[in-house]
Amino acid sequence: MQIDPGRMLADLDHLRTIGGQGTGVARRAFSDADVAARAWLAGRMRAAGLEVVVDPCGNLFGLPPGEGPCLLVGSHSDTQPLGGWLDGAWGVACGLELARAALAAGGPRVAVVSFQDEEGRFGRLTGSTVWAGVQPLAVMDAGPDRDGTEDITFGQARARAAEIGPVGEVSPDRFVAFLEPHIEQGPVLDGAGEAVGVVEAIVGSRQWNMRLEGEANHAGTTPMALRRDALQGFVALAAAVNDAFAGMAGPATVWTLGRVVVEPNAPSVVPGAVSFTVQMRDGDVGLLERLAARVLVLAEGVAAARGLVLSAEEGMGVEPVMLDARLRGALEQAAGEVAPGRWRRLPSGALHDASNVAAVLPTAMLFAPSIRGISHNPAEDTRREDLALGLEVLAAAVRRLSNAI
Ligand code: HGY
Ligand code: MN
Ligand code: MN
Repeated sequence: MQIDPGRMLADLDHLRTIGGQGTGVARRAFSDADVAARAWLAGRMRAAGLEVVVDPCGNLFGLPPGEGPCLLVGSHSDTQPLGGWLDGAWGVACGLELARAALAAGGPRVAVVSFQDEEGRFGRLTGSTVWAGVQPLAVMDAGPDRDGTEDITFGQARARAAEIGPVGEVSPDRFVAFLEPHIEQGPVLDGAGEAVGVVEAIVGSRQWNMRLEGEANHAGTTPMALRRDALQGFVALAAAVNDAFAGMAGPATVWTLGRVVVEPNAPSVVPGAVSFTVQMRDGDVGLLERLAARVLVLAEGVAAARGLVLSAEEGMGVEPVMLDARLRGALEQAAGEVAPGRWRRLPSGALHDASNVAAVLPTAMLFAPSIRGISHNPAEDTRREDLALGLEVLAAAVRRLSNAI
């Protein structure tokens, strides 16, 4: 099997132009740019001799002809509202190159996938959540456009799947294992001057979608003691969460208040309402549950003390996963062969489709470095030689695994 890193990089460079904005990319699930990117990828898969199937969620598969055990390699090609050019895309480009090269070599059987809505326009890791059977399609269909750009649910948006390619079901039973190549999105590899990461485990996540409602009022005539200021309530809650978590958090615990919408968000109006998210991540499920419970108690306390009304909805959680030891072994041996002294084992602080697929298939991940650890940011980048080296490691691992495929 002869891979062509230059061809993979050329695919990545073209993909970047679809939805490109400056150095970043805007390709939200089922946006025009996302559908165009997936349709272009489908064309590249077809040109490679792969059978293209788009499942009802919009997950795009490139399958080798014929029957028999098959390795699945890929990630996602949708992005954050304005994300980097490599998050997900590198894994799909590697999967395409490996599937293309393996087919040209007459084996092993390798398929490529781009899962849909990994970046959660409508849910959490939506396409792989359904594909792996973690949640039923009917549940995910109800997910609204959380960006607020369109009054549309996932169930309505996914009607566009037919614009990408022929729609059909692709069962996980067709595959013997899943490899997800992905950029690290963190500072570890780049900081250590290393080029390859073999992922041991992926953290879990819990999220609250909350709203505090007070009373909008005049900023000049409303005495401070009479105000029911929702934003001041949010500020007090944020401070209380930071104080509480300082004593509860583990060494790898992270928490983010990433979305805050102030209403009416006007300089001369006492904020009447604030909608916000509180997201926690850690590898320890028990700790995640304790952190989530603490946030609710603190939010109820702030609401009661300030005469605010709290509404709280638990967002879809993601469970931590250990990745498959046999596949990790193949990746480690390949890394030792291809990048001796320049690789390490590490956990993933980012969530991935692998978090779901691990529920139905032996699953492993390989990381390429993120320069300065920057991601979910248009400045996200990786040295091209590291993108190519990661592909070489994957190819060496696929050759090692080929007798099991
Ligand atoms: O949130 C995540 O970790 C992933 O990048 N969607
Ligand atoms: Mn991401
Ligand atoms: Mn990603």
